[in-house]
Amino acid sequence: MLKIRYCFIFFIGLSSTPTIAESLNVKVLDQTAKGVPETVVYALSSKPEYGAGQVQSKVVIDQIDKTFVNPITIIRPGTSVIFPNHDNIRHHVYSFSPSKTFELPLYKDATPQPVRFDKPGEVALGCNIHDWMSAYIYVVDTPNFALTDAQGQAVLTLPPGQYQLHTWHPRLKKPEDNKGSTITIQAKQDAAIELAIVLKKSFRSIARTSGGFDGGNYR
Ligand SMILES: [Cu+2]
Repeated sequence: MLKIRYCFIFFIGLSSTPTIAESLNVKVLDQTAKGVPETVVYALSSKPEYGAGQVQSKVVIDQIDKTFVNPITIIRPGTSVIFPNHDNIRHHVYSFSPSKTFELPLYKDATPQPVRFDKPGEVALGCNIHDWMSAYIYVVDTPNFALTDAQGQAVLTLPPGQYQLHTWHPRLKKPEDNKGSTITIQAKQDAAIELAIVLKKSFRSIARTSGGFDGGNYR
């Protein structure tokens, strides 16, 4: 069950200029109290009109050294993603997830047409040739999202209001428990919150490769 250990820290009166958004510092911890990197954190506004539209223009999930460079990518519905291959062998990217089923048959040099993702939810990516290649796209219908860093921390910048704060990680033990927690952001008050999640054991770590394509040696 998603348990919240709250510790709101308020900093009042740090700025005399009118503030339109406040920082919410989120720390995600697992059952051993370790920070969880690569966790999706997102806040759904109670105001349905807030955050409409606004898709990212170009999202890239690269393949280098037989690995998807980004293990987790967060996008808005309607966003298109390109999957370049910077290895000198062919990859075959696919997903069977209900949120988006697609495949990009074997390719190497020519990057296939972008793939558009419209439905919120989880999209598990794989490669037909290399079983270990795994990554996820998580589609969220809000602009208020962030991915936790190596320490399990993320910062959301939120206009004052009430939100449902959600987390998602591919190893969540009970994803159905991810029903969100109500938080209230008040004007001129930065806040911090700790979220405790329970992860399944895994021998495969979910970590960002140091990455950084240097321009052409892989083709
Ligand atoms: Cu592959």
